[in-house]
Amino acid sequence: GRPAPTAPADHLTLRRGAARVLLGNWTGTSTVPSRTLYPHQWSWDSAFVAIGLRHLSVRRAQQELESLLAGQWADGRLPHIVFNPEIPYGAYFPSPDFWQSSRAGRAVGAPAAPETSGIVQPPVHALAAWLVHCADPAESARRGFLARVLPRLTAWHDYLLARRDLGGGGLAAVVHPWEPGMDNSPAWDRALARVEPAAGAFRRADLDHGDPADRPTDLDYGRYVRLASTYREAGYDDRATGHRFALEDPGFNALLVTGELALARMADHLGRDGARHSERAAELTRRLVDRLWDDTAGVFRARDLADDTLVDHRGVAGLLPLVVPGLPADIVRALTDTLDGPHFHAPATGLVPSDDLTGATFHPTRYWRGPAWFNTAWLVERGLRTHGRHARARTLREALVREAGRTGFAEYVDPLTGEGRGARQFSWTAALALDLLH
Ligand code: 9WN
Repeated sequence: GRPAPTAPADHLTLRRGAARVLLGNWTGTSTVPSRTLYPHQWSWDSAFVAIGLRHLSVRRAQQELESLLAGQWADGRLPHIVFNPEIPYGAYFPSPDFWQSSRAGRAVGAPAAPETSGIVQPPVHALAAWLVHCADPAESARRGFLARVLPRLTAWHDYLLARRDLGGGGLAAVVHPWEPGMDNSPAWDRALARVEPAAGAFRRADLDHGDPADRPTDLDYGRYVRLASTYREAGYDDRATGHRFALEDPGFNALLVTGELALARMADHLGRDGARHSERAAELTRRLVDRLWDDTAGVFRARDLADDTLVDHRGVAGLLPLVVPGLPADIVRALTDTLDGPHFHAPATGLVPSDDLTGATFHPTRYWRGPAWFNTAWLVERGLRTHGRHARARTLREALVREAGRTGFAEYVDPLTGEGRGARQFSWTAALALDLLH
């Protein structure tokens, strides 16, 4: 859409500020999440960025997604990082010499170039591609955008549904805490306790830029490194790796449902068979409810495949299935109650904390153990609108835009005080604020 002629002056300022962030973080082919902390291309960041970028330049938004897809593996996997060869290895850990994708991943189809990581992130890409298309369908058609991305996005989802259905229950499992995009969420604590930390030394570049008190701990990193190197040593082959860490995450799978629905629309639009994707979305929705919904807690939970139990924890990932259109009405009601109840109601910002405010592990500034993030707020806002909760969506929309501007587009926010934390000029914060201002 276009800026409303009646938009208040501060909205215009905000829009300009957000646009400046995105222009500043654009490398020529894609957008870095942060110039300092994250100097490469990240998978779900790029999807969120494309959603905002489409309001500035549809061409760039397409390029953002297509440069990520250029890092896709032949087995369909879309890596969580596509490395920029011009950035020195020391700028981010783990760097290409750790992942060794082009060598270690060759048997399962890693490309010779670019270098990438070997794990994945939540599948927001099909939704992003559809929204980019919708921003200018004529331009999209002229460039053959949907026809180019549809087969790749389909292969990506096929990988998740075939190779990653590790529990046999029809959902995709994550095999590393970086995969659901919420590194140190308490949801992983119990499963991670089973992982022996890596013995070797490594240098954490994140601590050059991030506050060590906010970031995951060294012990966490020891385990992240162990899991990733075990995967690498098995050639990133999901059949060969005896995954020590395998969970079904509600946020990840909810996004897969919206992704399948987006693929259905794309396929229909191109005159192909979209029904296959709608059916998959319906089936995934049933599995999500059957396997991850906890009626007593009023929230979705992660399922730990090591012992096939639900993890006793409430996090924002458990609210994200609100984005699923086919969710039963009683579950929608329970989720909106939970959102506004004691576990997630954070009046200082009006955003959604990443973790249960009343939980024993809650920490207001430690990364995914409490802080409020803008991508999850954007998804919850979309979910509220999907289910006709327009007044509630509006409040969240206003909070997101206000807090993004007030904090200089912070990476995350202390939900108790409203203090901006982490990196500033953070790309998805700017992109998603920009999206909601349109
Ligand atoms: C590891 C880039 C990424 C986000 C994740 C966030 C953080 C990386 C890190 O940064 O993860 O992938 O080094 O901490 O948790 O959601 O995609 O912004």
